[in-house]
Amino acid sequence: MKLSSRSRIILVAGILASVAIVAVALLATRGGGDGTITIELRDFRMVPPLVQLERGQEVRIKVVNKGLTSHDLKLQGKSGSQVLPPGFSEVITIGPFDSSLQAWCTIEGHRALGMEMTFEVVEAR
Ligand SMILES: [Cu+2]
Repeated sequence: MKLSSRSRIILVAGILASVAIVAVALLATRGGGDGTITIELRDFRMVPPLVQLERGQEVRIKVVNKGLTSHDLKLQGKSGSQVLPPGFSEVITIGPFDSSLQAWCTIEGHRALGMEMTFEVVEAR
């Protein structure tokens, strides 16, 4: 099939737009309203790696272990979820925060393998 150059340009623009939307969705999840944000614990990363919260906002987080080994999610390595076996999940409430902070898996060695993420505090809209 031979596309006219106009169709080709439209096709390429469409693909680029889709890629851009997916990239933003992967990079940042923004908390808001009553929605619960899901964070997946994988071997060995967290998805998404960045969640934006409004200053003063309290957010419910569903922490799901999608890995093949036990993991947890602890804010600054302290409070957070329990150690969850594979397939288990826990809903935790976090915030409000004044400034951005990190969260990571406290199982030995997992943070160094990539199991950390950021809660970024942004100004309320
Ligand atoms: Cu872990």
